[in-house]
Amino acid sequence: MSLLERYRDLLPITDTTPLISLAEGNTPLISAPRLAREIGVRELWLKFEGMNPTGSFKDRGMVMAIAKALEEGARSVVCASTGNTSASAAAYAARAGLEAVVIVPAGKIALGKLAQALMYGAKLVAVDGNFDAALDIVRKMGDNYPITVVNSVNHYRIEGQTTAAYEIVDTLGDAPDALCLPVGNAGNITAYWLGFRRYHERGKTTHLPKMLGFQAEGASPIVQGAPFEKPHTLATAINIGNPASWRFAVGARDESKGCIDCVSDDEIVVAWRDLARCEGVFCEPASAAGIAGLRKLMQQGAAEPDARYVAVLTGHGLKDPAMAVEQFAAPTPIAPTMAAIERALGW
Ligand code: AN7
Repeated sequence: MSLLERYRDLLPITDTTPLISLAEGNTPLISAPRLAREIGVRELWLKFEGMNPTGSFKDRGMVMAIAKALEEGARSVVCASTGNTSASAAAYAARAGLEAVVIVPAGKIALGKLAQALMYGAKLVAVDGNFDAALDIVRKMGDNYPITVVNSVNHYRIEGQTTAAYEIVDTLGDAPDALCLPVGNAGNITAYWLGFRRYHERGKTTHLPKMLGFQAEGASPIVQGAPFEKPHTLATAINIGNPASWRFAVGARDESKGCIDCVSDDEIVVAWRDLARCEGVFCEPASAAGIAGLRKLMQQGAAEPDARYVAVLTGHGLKDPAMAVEQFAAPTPIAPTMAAIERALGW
């Protein structure tokens, strides 16, 4: 059953909403015992959103937003993006027979994401500026042209993304004690909190989880309490200086008695490699911010060790292979002989 069908009763679906699908959602919740032990928490699960059809959590919101755009008779959709939203918008627009326009910050999106937008046939525009400048333009385009904005300022995106919270509860049988996730434009933390609250109101959970959101230090406006003019982080997905859902994220933090903190690029890289090496799960750099943040809170004695944590890994590692390879020296070619191999391996 497709995501929209499965959670139909919890979503803004009417008799005329086309139930489109690329088999999004139903992503694995993977236990992470080695990483849990190393970080010092009792129980840790990874919600691997990289297993969605375009490789990120954006597909959950996009399937809903594109379905509603179709229902309302739209011909064309537009988004600003650090990469994943544009990949997802391009794919679902292609699937639905709509035109997609995507505006990205020039030179600041990972190669895999660029390839996706191109392959899915979006009209791709790169602007000299950051994500925030691109989103400003997109909002104006939505005001001035008959085009549907599919950034998370479109509430259907948030609605679709609530499904990840439902899936976590359906798998675990209850809400976790806390949810760790990266924060960029702050749509996802908003969606998870809405989803957990909605499920709780329906009696599906015994409690509400704490929301633990993490920005990259160089792009941490919510933590600092002021927009960043020139955000900078190697986690390009969350390189955002003025999040659209800022106040909703603060609401989620405060209502859940959670936190929104920041982690350095070095801390992100360590967590990113640990996820791959300790658990065999390869996500993109931004996605490791939740694990980096949980480790930071534990080191500060600010997180409960005897609790059940879920960390959301928002995008797939293959989105940004260049960043991964950059961490290592490329191997120098050797002769294809046993002797040379033995020498190379130090055997
Ligand atoms: C892998 O694609 O904003 O806090 O334009 O791609 O909901 O914005 C991406 C964001 C985390 C942050 N992890 O989520 C975009 C875009 C990954 C992401 C986030 C993004 P939000």
